[in-house]
Amino acid sequence: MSKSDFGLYGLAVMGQNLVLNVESRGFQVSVYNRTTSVTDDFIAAHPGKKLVGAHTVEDFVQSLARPRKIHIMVKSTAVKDTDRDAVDAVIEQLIPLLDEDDIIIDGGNSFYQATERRDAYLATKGLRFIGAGVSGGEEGARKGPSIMPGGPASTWEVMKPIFESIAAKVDGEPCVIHIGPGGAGHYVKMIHNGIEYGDMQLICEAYNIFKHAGFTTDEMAAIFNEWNDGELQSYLIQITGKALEQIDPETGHSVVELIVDKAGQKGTGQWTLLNAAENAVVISTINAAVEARILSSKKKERVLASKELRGPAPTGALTMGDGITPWPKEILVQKVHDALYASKIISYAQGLDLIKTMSGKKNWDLDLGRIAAIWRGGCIIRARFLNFITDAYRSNPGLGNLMLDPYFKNILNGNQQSWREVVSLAMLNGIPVPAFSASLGYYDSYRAERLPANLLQAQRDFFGAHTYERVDKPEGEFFHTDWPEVIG
Ligand code: NBP
Repeated sequence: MSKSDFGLYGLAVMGQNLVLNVESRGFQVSVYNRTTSVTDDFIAAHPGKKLVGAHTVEDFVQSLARPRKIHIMVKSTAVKDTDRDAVDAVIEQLIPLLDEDDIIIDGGNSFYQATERRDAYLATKGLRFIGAGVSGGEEGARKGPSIMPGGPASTWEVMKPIFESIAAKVDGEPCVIHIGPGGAGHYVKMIHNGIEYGDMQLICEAYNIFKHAGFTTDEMAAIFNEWNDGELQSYLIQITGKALEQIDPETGHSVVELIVDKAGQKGTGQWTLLNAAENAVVISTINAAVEARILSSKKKERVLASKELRGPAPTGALTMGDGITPWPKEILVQKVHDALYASKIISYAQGLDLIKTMSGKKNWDLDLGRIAAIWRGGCIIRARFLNFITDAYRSNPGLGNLMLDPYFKNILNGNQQSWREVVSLAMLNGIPVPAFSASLGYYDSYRAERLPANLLQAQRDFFGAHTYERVDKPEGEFFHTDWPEVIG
């Protein structure tokens, strides 16, 4: 039998679908899985395809044409330099069996620092390594994911034909580019996931406002379906509409309303937060989204608190205070739409700011416009709006903050009043909107010519003689005041 063009190690849901995708583009694929019955079942389920199943890692490696291209798709759990996980175990199995210049690709959700460690380690073994973030879940893997590969540009050139053929396409452009060196690919995938957390939470907050306003599930499904035809068009808005339409056959109730309100998470959102804190970048929308999941998971505590801690007195309808009933439904829908769009812009502005900061720090030279372009298809955050982000960076590669691009500036200026009204409405009625309000807080802070940090500096100088600059003196000159002594 001829040697295979591509090898895939790890036949769980993502691996199986990627294999079928690669095979469907004309490549012969060898597969291996630790539990060999999984390999046998997979091969048996797909007769007539150009697939080679191996029972040993040795046979798997030997079945591949050189330079070998082995894509690992196993569970990744390492989050510290010292952690070793299944990806490391698989790499150790492969090293003695490979030849110089063979390529290992880690397509799992690996932490970018683990990818950097593996990249350096494999280079000492004469092997090439690509850390590739793959987004789109099961369906994306099968039909065309968005792929974010990092590693040496020369290794990318070898992988390019396969990756470009399996990636999603938008306007004929494959949703894959060489992101940058080392851990840049997995890093960008991590921020993609953080942004995904923000998008999902913002949609949930919109839903929660509608629910408190007395909309039926059908009405809400119709709103999201309609929004999916407009500027909010996105995969997440689309699946929200579809999810709200789903009826449980057993009870006849909405499936969404039967689901326990405890959110799970796998960690990439928290990694994003830690990275933002390390780099002093504000990602308050993503932060709020991660924290909202954490608070949601404390269901028992919340149920207890709901009986102890008071909210606004129920009036039977939403109110803007003093019994003022707000807008008719269609106006409320438009205002929530505007608030959601503005908040979404903030979330992306923050995520891209973090990517830009890390790119500078690590000399990755990341192209934000091209990154936004490969998120337009295949991945969970795919959205019409990403076209405008791509355009913003194409027309101004040096753009400071996404909010200052003319298109986004106009949207924010136009939507800010509705956004304030929606956040106020939610707050006055005790509806939690942590991501909407964090986004608005960021917007107002970012655009404030003067913040109360003058008082903060006074406090710091008061208790710690940390000094301060003055508005009436040149920048860089520092002053200290002999503050009065405080007793007690
Ligand atoms: P899982 O993350 O559930 O991993 C299961 C696979 O890992 C199985 O093939 C399993 O083999 C293998 N494995 C494990 Br666990 N420990 C191993 C070890 N020590 N040595 C060798 N193989 C080992 O699979 P998945 O959901 O398909 O995800 C694969 C990767 O893709 C993960 O990093 C995930 O985070 C990422 N990802 C997933 C999605 C998604 O939607 N699921 C989306 C994007 C990225 P076994 O059969 O012998 O147990």
